[in-house]
Amino acid sequence: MDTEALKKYSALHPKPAGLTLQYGTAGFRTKAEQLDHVMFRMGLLAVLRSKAVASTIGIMVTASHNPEEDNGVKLVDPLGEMLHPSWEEYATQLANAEEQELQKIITEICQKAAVNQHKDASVFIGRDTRPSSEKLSQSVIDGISVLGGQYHDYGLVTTPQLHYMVCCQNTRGQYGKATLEGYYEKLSKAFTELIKKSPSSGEGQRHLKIDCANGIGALKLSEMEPYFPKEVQIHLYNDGTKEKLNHLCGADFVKVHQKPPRGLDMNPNERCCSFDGDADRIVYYYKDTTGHFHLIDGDKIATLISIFLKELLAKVGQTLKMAVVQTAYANGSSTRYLEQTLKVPVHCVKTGVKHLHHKAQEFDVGVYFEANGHGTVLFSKAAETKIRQLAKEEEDDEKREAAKVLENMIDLINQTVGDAISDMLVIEAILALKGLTVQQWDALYTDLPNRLLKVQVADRRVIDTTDAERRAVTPPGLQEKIDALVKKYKLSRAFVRPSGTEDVVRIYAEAETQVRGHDGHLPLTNVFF
Ligand code: 16G
Ligand code: ZN
Repeated sequence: MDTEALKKYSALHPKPAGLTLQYGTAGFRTKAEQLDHVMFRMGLLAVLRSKAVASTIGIMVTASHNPEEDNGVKLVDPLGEMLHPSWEEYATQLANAEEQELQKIITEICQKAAVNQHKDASVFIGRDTRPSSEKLSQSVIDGISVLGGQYHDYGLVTTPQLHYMVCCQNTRGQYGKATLEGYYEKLSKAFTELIKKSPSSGEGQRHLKIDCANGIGALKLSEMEPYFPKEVQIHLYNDGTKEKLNHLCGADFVKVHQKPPRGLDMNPNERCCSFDGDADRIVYYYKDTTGHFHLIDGDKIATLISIFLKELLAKVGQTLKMAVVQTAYANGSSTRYLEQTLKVPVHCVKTGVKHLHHKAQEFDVGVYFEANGHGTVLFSKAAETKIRQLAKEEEDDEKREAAKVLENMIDLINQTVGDAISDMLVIEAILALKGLTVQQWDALYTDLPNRLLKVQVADRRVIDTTDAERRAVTPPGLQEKIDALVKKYKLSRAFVRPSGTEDVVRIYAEAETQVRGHDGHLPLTNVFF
């Protein structure tokens, strides 16, 4: 390590006095002006991580659905997964170190994680469209360069595109080509194959309105559009040319407020969807003929995908184990539908993509979605091999055709992480193949009325939870109070959990109806406040 260079460069990226940050569920995230030193230091860390695992590591500069003034950074592990939890701790130490301690902390990390300093390092960088992102990604580059790492800067990409590139690179092209063209070609080829098989193929165009949250999604969808089959016509709104990122639009806004985004006019029964600011989340929605807004969230997306995959798996006649992974926020109606009607096992894990992803890896086919619209499907290596073999060699026509559809689904799905572009194409393909309208999809089950609130408390860490965040173990007495309230309502459920991304406590409640209970209790919206 060139200690003089490290000193010189770290002085160019000083840490504001007294600032401490934590590598949380979504990496580091705060006001952009406080992040320059963090970016530089995450450049350093990416080099160490790359040397430790002898693979290319990704760094994404984004604050997803958060306001335009915020920014953030997260590292991507070799197969496109989230950074390994043991390194989150190193990330926090490095970000909070005083300047004169920096070298000591680096040496300590190298010792603890058995980093061979003489190995080569390679880092892929991506960023979202925030005005602050370009400069911050330059600071990442400074960090990488000072430790002698190689890098490739992809510039403006969606978060899932960067995850995809990292995976392609480390699997030596087996997952695809580590270029944007490679990504567009792989996905659109699979999508075109699927759309060709739809019963209504050739009967005019399918239309979809997309709210791009004034973010990167708009840019990347316009780049990809020429690759789409002509049967599918997308219409982009909130493309970032006029308004601010995530302001009154995007998947998070639509999900939280349960209303349409600004800047997208809906006609009755038109299929619409929203991406979030870095295009790793998607929700669908429509307005019925009475003007009533219907949200189709991550739970209903998981349900549609599960129905489709289960039918195909039954057709190919293999005993492949499929399961759905959800979090405590999953609407009770979705869990009941999946378990009781569809007869698919459902598992509940803690909030955060890494927990869902990890659990989904246990199955041949693991479908995971957060209610907020982040999700994907994972196929085990064994399942993928079997499906590809059947698609090629199976003699029974029906079975072979089903295997081919599954094979195209495998290629269309971004298995590294939830991906709004890929998820949208998966959903559009399924709706076309099954001949379903958005209303028919919505009618699979009716969501229980629910509310998600946040409250500021003096210290959110006094709340500790268990059972995938569904029960509070501290402070004493809290869970008993929740239980007593919940008992009074049919099909009701409620929980509290400290947020992993903001200094707040989140409160979720759902029940059969939203109206005043017969015993005179307040409506669900006011149960707590
Ligand atoms: C992050 C997570 C998301 C989760 C959210 C919960 C990733 C990539 N993103 O955005 O999955 O739903 O945090 O935030 O893991 P909370 O802890 O503040 O409720
Ligand atoms: Zn996001």
